[in-house]
Amino acid sequence: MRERLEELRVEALAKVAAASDKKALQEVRVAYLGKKGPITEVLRGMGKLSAEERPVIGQVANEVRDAIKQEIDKKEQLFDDAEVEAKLAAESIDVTLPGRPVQRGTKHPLTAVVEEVEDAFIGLGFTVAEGPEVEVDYYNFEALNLPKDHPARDMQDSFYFTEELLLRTHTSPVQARTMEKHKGKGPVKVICPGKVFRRDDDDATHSHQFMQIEGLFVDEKVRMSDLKGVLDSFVKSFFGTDREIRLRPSYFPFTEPSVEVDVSCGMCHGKGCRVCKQTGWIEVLGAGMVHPRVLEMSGFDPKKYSGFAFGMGVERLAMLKYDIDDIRHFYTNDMRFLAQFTGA
Ligand code: 2NL
Repeated sequence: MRERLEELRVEALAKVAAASDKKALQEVRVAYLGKKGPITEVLRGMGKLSAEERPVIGQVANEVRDAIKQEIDKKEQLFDDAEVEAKLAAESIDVTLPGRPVQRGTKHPLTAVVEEVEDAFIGLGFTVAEGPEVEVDYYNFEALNLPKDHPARDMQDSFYFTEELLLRTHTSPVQARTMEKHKGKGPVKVICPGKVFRRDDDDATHSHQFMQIEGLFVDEKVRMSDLKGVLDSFVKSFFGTDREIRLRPSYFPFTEPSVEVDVSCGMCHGKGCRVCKQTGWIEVLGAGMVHPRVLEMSGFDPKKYSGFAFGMGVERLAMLKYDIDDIRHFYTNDMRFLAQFTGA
């Protein structure tokens, strides 16, 4: 019986050595170690052995079985390892391969200008407010002291949907709405950027859709000198610390008194050149002290409160800052124009 077991060991190990894949290995396992295999059969026949032989043969049988099992397990591990290696090799990526270059977009110049203006005023304690582009007559005109017969309300000049509803012609209605929300209690300190619309024929300096930024500060004892200080700070931060402002009297229905604000020419520094049309000054915005009627209509007591307001065109600011000669560049999306504004 011992010889039979040794034969089985040699035979089985030869078959393990010859097995070329896991399936062949599994066949060897079943054939030699399975319930119907020769070793099980030997162990089952042990009852016929003498009491002296039984433990000796039993030990040999166990040894042979363990040796075969160990060889099968070892070889199976080799197959498993090879499988993992093959998979890793197949899935490997070459991390040294250079990536494909991506086209990076740039910020639209109007977006960049709006953000710069916002930053300048946020630094002075203003917050940013937005409102609807489709506006009702009341906020766009009435609340700003533009009564029903005012020439600015001419149907020819605005995009009306109905008698009551139109595309806003300025961002002032956002400020009127903001004041109303404060319910007569100051301070109100906001800037309002956004698109506005006017029925106009487009040319180098006019667009039927353009952008505005308006500002409003209402509180007790707000004075014209506060307006001057805020605008001087803004101009120095947006155009450069070497620039100055100058106020000239003007007229707007929603402010009294009203002013036009000029900035000193950055090209010639006052000497006169093509940019400032030989005057040394460039008009950049309109402003004034909020008309008492306007304060009153939005819920503020004009005896207790005063305020200043201002408005400027974003395209005009951008054209001045970057020496752009045609407003239509902002809306025709020529990549050669847009790609110049990298923010650098
Ligand atoms: C300009 C002039 C201006 C305002 C806008 C305003 C708003 C309220 C009350 C009073 Cl709620 N005023 N806005 C005031 C003065 C001038 O804009 O030339 N814009 C391009």
